[in-house]
Amino acid sequence: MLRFDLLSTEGHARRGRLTLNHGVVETPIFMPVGTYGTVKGVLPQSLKDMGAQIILGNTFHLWLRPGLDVMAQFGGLHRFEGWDKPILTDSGGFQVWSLGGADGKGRKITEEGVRFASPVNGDKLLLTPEVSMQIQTVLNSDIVMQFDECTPWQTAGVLTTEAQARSSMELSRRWALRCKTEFERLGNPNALFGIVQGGMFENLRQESLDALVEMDFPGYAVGGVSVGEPKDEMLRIMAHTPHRLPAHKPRYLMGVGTPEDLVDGVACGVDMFDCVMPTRNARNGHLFTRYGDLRLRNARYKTDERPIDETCACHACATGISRAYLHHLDRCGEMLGPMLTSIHNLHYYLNLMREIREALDAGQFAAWRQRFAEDRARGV
Ligand code: PRF
Ligand code: ZN
Repeated sequence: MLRFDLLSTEGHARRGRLTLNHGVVETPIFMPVGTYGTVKGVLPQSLKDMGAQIILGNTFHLWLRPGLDVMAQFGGLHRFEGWDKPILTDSGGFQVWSLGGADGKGRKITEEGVRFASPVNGDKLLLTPEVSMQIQTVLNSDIVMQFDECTPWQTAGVLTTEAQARSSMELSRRWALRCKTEFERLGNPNALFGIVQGGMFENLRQESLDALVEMDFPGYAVGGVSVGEPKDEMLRIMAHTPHRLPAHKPRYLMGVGTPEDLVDGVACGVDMFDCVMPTRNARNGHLFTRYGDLRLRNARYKTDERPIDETCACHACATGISRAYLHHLDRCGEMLGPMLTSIHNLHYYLNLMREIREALDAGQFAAWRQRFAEDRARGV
């Protein structure tokens, strides 16, 4: 089940409401990434406290560990990980692709699917569109992603040609149809999203989009961006594709990005985002704030008594935890450090989207965007 209500628009930007089997999601939204059934270092209750409405899980990782028998025993991912709000699962295509290495030698892609060796025990595995649908059905995620091939921007330093991008896009298109057929055969009660590919070629993006729209998915994603291409190339595809998707269906930009990318994405008509950046960067001492980014490892923070961001209402900032203390925890490798910084960064991302929704509700997104850029340029 999926229902999408488009509440208002400003230019290409949209304010919407997505109703899924496990609850309602106000869009535009950021979805924290919980690859292995955990948003690293963050309690499910903390995620709720900071206003997370939907989180991600990964087909590929959960298939390897704990495996489908355990997932089936728990009736899906929700009860297993203690999260009763919506979950979106990625299909595994991108994860297998990432695992293959820059030269792609760690996997073999055929019409049937992707063959690779398990990074856990070396077993030879075959992930196909049908298997991905079967796994995601057991996981019972609210949004199921089609199995696709993420077209690389370059391979071993050589740019992907239009011919290569075309054959990759056409493979993803055929896989989309197989996913839809299997998803329906399984009687999966959730929602399956198609993924637009086509590399950096606008004509291929349009062809992919047209074919997927013809297949009539309840929602669409834009994949194959933020794969190492220069920022202007990513912005070109962001400006091209999302607003051409059906207006009354949700649009998801996969694996993007920085706070600025999210704001640009919303302006281009995107409703949903996910990215490891807030959590991964938190673990590396890279913090996001209203007034720009803060590198916690810098020696200047050793004695800084201020919170990360005085305008932030996250647990760390609201309880007055200092930059000096977080700097110390990081230097000592204490686990409380990444727990607090992950909460802060996720809170920042979720609050950013909340501000965007409020600005859209007030018809003030353009003015808000201007202010956002000025604040971020000010410096911490
Ligand atoms: N496909 C899938 N997952 C993804 C991507 C994709 O292209 C990306 C690309 N940024 C991130 N996650 N299935
Ligand atoms: Zn904070």
